[in-house]
Amino acid sequence: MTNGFPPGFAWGAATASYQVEGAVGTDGRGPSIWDTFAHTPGRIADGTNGDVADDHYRLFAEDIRLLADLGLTAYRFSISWSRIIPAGSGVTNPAGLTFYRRLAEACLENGVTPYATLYHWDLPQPLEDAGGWLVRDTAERFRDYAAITHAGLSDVIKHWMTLNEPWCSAFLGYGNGEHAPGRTEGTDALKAVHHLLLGHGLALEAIRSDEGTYGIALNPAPIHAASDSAADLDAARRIDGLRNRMFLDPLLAAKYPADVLEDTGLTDWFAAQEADLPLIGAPLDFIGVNYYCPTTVAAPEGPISSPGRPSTQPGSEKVVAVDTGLPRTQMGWPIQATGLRDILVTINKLAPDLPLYVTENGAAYLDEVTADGTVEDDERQAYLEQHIAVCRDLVSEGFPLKGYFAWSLMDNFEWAWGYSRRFGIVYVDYATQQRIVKKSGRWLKDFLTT
Ligand code: PNW
Repeated sequence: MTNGFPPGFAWGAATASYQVEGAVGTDGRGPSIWDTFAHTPGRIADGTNGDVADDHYRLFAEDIRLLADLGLTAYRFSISWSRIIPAGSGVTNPAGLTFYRRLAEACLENGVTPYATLYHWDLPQPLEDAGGWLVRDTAERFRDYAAITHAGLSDVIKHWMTLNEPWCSAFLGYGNGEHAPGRTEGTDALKAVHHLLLGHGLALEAIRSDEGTYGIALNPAPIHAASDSAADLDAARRIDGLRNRMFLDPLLAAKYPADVLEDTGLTDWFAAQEADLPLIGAPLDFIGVNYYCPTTVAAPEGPISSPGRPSTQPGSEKVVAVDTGLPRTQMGWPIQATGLRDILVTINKLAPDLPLYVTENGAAYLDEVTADGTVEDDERQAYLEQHIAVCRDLVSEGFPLKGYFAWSLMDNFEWAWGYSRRFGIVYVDYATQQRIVKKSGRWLKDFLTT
């Protein structure tokens, strides 16, 4: 036991291809929806894009040495579909596989276990042009890409996640348009949920073996009603349905939540997909939970002062998120570490023996480099301490939690926020690509090594 955690508990940090790699035109990589989206004026808060990002494509060996030096033993990264199959389907690009092989080998040389995510939101643009996740064919192309990637890398990568946060892909990508491809398709976003989950099931069937472990990373969260009024309780039911049950029910029980399909008028459409459910609900080796904050919702009477965007979550247009007075990070996300326990316990009740990981957890703050060249991010350190303490308590109770990954190893391209939000335990000076371990990273190293 170190610090209350058993040996073998995976301590890691996470990144995603488009957020860190840069080198978007290098070695035969094709364009993805995030290239297109970030280069469309008005889409990214600070007008930036991922063309260079952290230049991780070139600096990965140093970054992995830095990760290992922090005492971490696991690295969660994602694979860019557009590097492996530049047009999304068809010809494979060997240079793409070579890059991720080198990345995995660099991990192994440093005593770091690689955890790969096959899809962290960067769909090849030609597949979006053919309908994206609103069409079934994309799920089949994902299966082909997963099979090729796994066949090429399964000797060096043993832990695989199919999708990262399909909630974001569907509802931010096809619901409110905040993420690529920036489409606002109303309740059709739920069709994207189904095709993403089908892609997961098809990929899992194609790649699962006894040689490794295979799972998916979700972003479930505790949903609270602002009051006991019938309207607020119904709002919480709807949001819980869209955020949590729409993913956990099919994955863990091979069924969709009937109330959500009814709310969105999609009962018949989903009935026609019923034959896919056994595949989607096939056994998993683990679920990864990305946790940042809980949500409290209300359904006020009368007109809602609209933020000017279609609702993130179709069928819940009257629902608003409520400020409960908790302290907030720079994202405006409330801090409540007990929410991490709540959501892990919820999943554990649905699947009592299933291993769980925290595959992302972290906080954005306005970091500044001091005159003596350090970054004193006490608030991020406190955030990590509180959430790691929740994990320690669960593990000491015998809960099947197998690892914890901080989001993120280093500051990076925070999607629609560009570089204006920093989540790293390592600071990145984008002008020089210099890395500076923040106080939170120094704390984590102390925690893991003493
Ligand atoms: C996750 N929300 O994104 C992603 O997996 C990361 O790539 C990202 O950098 C990180 O969290 C921080 O944002 C999310 O609206 C984006 O609830 C939006 C939400 C949640 C997670």
